[in-house]
Amino acid sequence: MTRDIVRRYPGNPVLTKADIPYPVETVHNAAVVKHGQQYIMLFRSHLRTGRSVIGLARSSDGLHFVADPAPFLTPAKEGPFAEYEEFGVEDPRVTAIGGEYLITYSAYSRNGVRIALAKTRDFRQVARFSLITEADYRNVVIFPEKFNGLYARLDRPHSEIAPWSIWISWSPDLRFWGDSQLVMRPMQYHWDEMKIGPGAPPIRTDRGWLSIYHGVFQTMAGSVYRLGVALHDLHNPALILGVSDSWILQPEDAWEVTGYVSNVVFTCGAVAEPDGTVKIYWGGADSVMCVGEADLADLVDLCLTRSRPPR
Ligand code: BMA
Repeated sequence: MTRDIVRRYPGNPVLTKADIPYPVETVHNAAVVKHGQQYIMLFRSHLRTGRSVIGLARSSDGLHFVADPAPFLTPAKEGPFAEYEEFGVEDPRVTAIGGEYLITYSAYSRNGVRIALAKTRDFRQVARFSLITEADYRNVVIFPEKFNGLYARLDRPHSEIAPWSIWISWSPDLRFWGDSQLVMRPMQYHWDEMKIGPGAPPIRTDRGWLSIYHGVFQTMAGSVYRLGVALHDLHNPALILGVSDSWILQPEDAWEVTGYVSNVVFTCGAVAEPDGTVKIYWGGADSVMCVGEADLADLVDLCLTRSRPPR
């Protein structure tokens, strides 16, 4: 039997609706970052309206989390964001850069889904900054470093013509984004053939930026969401050095196979540890939060030695 490249934490799931001190139906698709000695998890929860809010939980070991008494980010009720958050806020990602944390999240409304960017320094106060895409985009992850003075992000526009793919865009100020370019496509008759999207914000390694993404395969019994890895060039992340041919994680545990949306593992965050391991966090079946650990070197090797073409 081949060894699992992602070793699931035996205490999974690490956060469920039973742990949340306000009424929610799910706890899933969470960003996780290290803030000083604390792991901060920003998780998405469905309310009984079917719309989502973003909650916050804290941990000292990345495995045991305690949720704050109230949600961290709920749809704006006034100002320029309100019109675009009416149907909820979803799937946050967090990037630490320049002494602050950038939070990107999906803003849903009758106008479609777009991505909003908010900033915090302490995970207590949060300030909305800008809506950084028009409709329809999801899954924006910002690199934690600038390239020739520009911020870079991976994103996933929707299209009726092409399969949903991963793109890169650049910005001088986090507000205006451009020079967009497609970097990676789903592969036909492959586990990620239906659509792909960025997952965790990319992680710097000595051999390139590791991107953990999700890929979807359609079956007669519905879609299956799995996780894969790609390696981007350190100096020019528009260049992909390799994409692993095989997935690194698929729904297997009972709470990944069955739930609010069955057969889903979906990541919005991973934390690289000083010992060369990475904690990968994923939502199981859009219902609970799980964590597993992998060796960064194994994930990079997989991209470089058993690769499929990026496009
Ligand atoms: C995607 C998004 C994710 C979700 C996934 C599976 O389109 O809505 O938030 O985890 O579907 O339902």
